[in-house]
Amino acid sequence: MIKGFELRRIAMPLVSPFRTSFGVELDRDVLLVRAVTDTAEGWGECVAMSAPLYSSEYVAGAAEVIKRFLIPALAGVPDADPRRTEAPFAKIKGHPMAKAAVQTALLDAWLREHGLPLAAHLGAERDRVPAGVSVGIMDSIPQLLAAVEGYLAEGYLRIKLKIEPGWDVAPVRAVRERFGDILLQVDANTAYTLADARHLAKLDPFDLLLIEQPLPEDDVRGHAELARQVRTPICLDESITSARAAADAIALGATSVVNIKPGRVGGYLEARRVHDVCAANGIGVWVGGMLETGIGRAANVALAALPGCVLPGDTSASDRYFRRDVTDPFVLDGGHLAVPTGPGIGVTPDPDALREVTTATEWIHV
Ligand code: OSB
Ligand code: MG
Repeated sequence: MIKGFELRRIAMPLVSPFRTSFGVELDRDVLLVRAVTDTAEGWGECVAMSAPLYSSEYVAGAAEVIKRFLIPALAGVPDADPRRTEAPFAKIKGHPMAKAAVQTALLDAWLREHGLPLAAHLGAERDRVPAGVSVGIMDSIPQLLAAVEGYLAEGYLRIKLKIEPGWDVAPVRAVRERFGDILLQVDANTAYTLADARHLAKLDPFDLLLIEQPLPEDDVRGHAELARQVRTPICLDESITSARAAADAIALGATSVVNIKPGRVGGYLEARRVHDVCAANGIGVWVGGMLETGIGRAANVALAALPGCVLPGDTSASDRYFRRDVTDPFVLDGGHLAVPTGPGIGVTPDPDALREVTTATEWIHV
């Protein structure tokens, strides 16, 4: 029986500002969800940002949707089996990040009750995953080169550069010339249009693994056209809102590799289906990130251990984001993160660390 949920807001200062084409993030305002059943507890992290700039969701809106619509929709659901959330949540349109947070808290509780680690439950085959790092837009190329040099020295196996018009070919060229044959890719977060195809083709000589989401979220056909005009493989992030959207994008030739984010698709069950539909079509996937704390990171690392994850993810170590994480920190070991082995997501927040960063808590009965 599900008793209720604690919604907890925490303020997590980032170790350095993270600038993208849609804005700059200095502190993460994170919503954590704790599910309480009569036999277990579980945690989920909502990946919505403080403002609706990456997608339409934002953290205060997600908290509202969870309180007003998602938790009430669970009345009468007999246990924490996360599959039971799918039909009631499907009736509520949109809000995948809010849904994912609640479903993951239940999934964690349910797996803990059954003594099952999330990685094993999802079908993971690895006990560690290669780590990449997403590097924000900087004020200057020397500043970018210093940041990349630091990450490579720490052992990161793949570098992703955030790009936007005015910060694309020059930084890519500088990083390629300085660091040679590293695994390198870029992410535009929808900052271009199809009219920029000829400009984006100037990235072709740099042998990038992929260019992530150059065009708007709903411009799937534009990505298919762009794919015919550039050699760099196209990877969709924002556009892949479900397994069905993934199947459509693949059928159109709009994506040759896919970034999976459970928050963007409504949870780990749907994320697993995105993985499966891509694998069935010979499309590789990798696990993205939304600057998560150790709670969200633990579950992402479990997902990244699935066999279809063919590239290093944006699953970086805790210290790339925060001075102090709310869980035991994820640390790089030879460029890899260990997949948690405990039941559920395999980590729990440290009560003292949590108390230090909590700005509000609320208990909601089912
Ligand atoms: O587009 O992948 C993205 C962070 C916030 C919102 C969107 C994105 C990102 C990242 C950071 O690239 C990935 C990470 O290190 O968590
Ligand atoms: Mg992205």
